[in-house]
Amino acid sequence: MSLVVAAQSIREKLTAEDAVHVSIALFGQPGSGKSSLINRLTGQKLAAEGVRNDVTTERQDYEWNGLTLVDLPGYDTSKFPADEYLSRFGVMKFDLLLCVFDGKFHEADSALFHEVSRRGKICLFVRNKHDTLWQDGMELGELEQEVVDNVHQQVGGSAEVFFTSCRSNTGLDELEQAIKRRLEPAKQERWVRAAKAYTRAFLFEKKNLCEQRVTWTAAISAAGGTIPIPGANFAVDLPILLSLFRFVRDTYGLTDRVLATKEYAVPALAPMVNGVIRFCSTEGILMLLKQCGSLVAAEQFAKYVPVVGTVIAASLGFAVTWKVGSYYLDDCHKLAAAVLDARLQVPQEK
Ligand SMILES: Nc1nc2c(ncn2[C@@H]2O[C@H](COP(=O)(O)OP(=O)(O)OP(=O)(O)O)[C@@H](O)[C@H]2O)c(=O)[nH]1
Ligand SMILES: [Mg+2]
Repeated sequence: MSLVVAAQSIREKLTAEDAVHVSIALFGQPGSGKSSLINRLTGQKLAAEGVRNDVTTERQDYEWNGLTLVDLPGYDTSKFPADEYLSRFGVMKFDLLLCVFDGKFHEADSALFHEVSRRGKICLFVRNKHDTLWQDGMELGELEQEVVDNVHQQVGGSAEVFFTSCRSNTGLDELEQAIKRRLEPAKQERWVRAAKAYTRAFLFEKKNLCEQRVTWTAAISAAGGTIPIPGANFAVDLPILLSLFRFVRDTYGLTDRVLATKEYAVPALAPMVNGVIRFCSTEGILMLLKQCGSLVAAEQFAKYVPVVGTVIAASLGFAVTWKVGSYYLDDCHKLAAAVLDARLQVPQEK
């Protein structure tokens, strides 16, 4: 297979990966925390929290990085018969459903659960506001068991109940892992890209995906590199490098808006924050290419390029793209890990 043909098939593989989409619907009583959960699961401020939407009769879609989270209007059979509700809001097309509740578990939620599970849809139960679960004289474990028993009484013993708090960010990793397990493999990758990491382990799952992407991109860039870099002996595919940087940045959820929040406004993080923003542009990549690229070129290949031509030039394109991509990935990972550790209060490595 020629380099160009190989690059084309890798390109198609990446395009197919990028086309994979995950859609999850949330339903439950007004004020149970659906909007808050949408924001916590993505790490992005997508939905307005604390705004009472009791009367919404339309579904509300929120998009982030190939993931659609949908806030469904309350289920009320006096407004729509079950079949009409399900078809009007496209309920059977979702990959899975989350039934969000706080306090008491409501009959309307149980009724909707029965309709969807009868038709084979997976639904997980999320008891949000775990931080409010308190009763004088009772242990937390007993209270949790009461909630689980109550759900089981209403919807059956196989229902899985997760406890989350959008206030203290607890239980979110368990819920995210459970969601992941219910998705088919291609969708699992999309989920790992889009969901916010609440543990180091999840952050490393993101890193793995990014490392694979760096390698694939380097291969494409090597074969298709047509843009000579001024002052260097090699050519790389700049647009594809830019899309790699965007992939990495989005996978870590490091949008401009997130980077402007107070968690990132720590002096020690400023150089990394600046790098993540600055290098994710054509000018930034050129700057990085000159820094890293000249190192690779000087180290290994430069002197051979005029002699042996394209194969070495291609290896050079691969090495440079890989190095630059890995450098950017490393920065994004370190930044995300530092902020996560601060939240988890893990002591920083010196
Ligand atoms: N203590 C506590 N409060 C929470 C938690 N999650 C959400 N809230 C608060 O509960 C209120 C309602 O949260 P929302 O996320 O707006 O709830 P919702 O289900 O989207 O509400 P509607 O849009 O009206 O259906 C807000 O004031 C949130 O700040 C939680 O885990 N713990
Ligand atoms: Mg809401």
